[in-house]
Amino acid sequence: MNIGIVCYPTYGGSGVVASELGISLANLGHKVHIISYSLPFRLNGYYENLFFHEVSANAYPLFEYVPYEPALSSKIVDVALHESLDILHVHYAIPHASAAFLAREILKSKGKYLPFVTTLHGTDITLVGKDPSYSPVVSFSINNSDAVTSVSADLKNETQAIFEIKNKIHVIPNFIDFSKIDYSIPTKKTFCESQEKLIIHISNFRPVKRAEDVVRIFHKLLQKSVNAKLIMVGDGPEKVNTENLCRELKICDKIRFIGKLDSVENILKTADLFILPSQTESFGLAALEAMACGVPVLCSNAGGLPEVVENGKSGYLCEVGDLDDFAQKAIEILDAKNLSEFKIQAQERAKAFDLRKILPLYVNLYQETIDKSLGLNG
Ligand code: GMT
Repeated sequence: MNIGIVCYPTYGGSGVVASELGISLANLGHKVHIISYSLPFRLNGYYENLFFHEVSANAYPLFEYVPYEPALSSKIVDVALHESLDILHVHYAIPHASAAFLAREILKSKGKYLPFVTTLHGTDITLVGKDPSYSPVVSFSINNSDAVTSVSADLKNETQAIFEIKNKIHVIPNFIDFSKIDYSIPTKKTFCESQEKLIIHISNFRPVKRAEDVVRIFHKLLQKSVNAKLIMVGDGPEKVNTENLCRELKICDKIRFIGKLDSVENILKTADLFILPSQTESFGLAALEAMACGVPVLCSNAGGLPEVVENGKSGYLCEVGDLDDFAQKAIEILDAKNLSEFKIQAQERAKAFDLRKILPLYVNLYQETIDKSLGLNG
């Protein structure tokens, strides 16, 4: 197949999923065309069968905001015609699904029907999409996609509760490619002494991630004499507040902020616990990446996280903001008599999301969608 993929290039789960999916489809021999305004950060190598098409939206003195959506639709039309796309897969509804809809209409007028699949990732529904300034466009473009997927059952339910959805929503969970984790490299604790426990948080530091909670939970652990260090990976709007909190609590010597990383496996492999106290999380891809590296996850009992983390086995689920419970559960996981079992169970759980199980779900959906659209040309 010739497959177009539209995504955000920035640090965020939807861009990661789109990039990893593109690489895996290209490895299967499909021709994959990634369309975005810059190269997604996980596509930092050369891949046979994978091509990148940059969208440039030109500024003009009349515009207060550069109109990205028409530029994206125009680019989709151009790639569809010149690369003979069979199908387009857009990640994150806003504005990708409506841009795909417009491109499909333009292409129809040129005698080509380009079916598109929309994957809902979370904040495109739960935070941004339901805002009245976007919601009519989001619900229209979901209902007019040729197929729709959601990364968890919870996100599917949320979408159906928020919008009047007539289209079927297929749940296809996020996945992990175990082949990119090199278990043969011995894990070495770079950031702490071997007897110290290493706790890690990875996020884009948006308010929904509640990064300050991570520091407060860690502070409670130190007060209970847990010998540990905390590594905070990523960057974003809440990072300064989070750093200030470390200063206020006088625990800076125990915490390292290491900024954005293109690849997280090597650091994850050295960790003993991953904390994700988000307000909500449609799936929690970072939690899955941690589990695949054998790191138990302590996260909120919110959104799609209970579909990923099994309470009491691969980690624990705590109510959002219940920091005492988070701290108590962290102590339980880190306890020497429990830790190795939690690590084994975490890695075992991640296998349910093995790329080799999930990729065929997308390939079959593409084929079904293409088959259904035959005859709709022009
Ligand atoms: O806010 C983010 O974490 C980024 C956002 C995105 O769309 O890029 O992440 C969402 O999609 C990820 C991939 O499907 C999910 O793993 C995240 O749980 C989801 N984030 C939220 O729902 C807050």
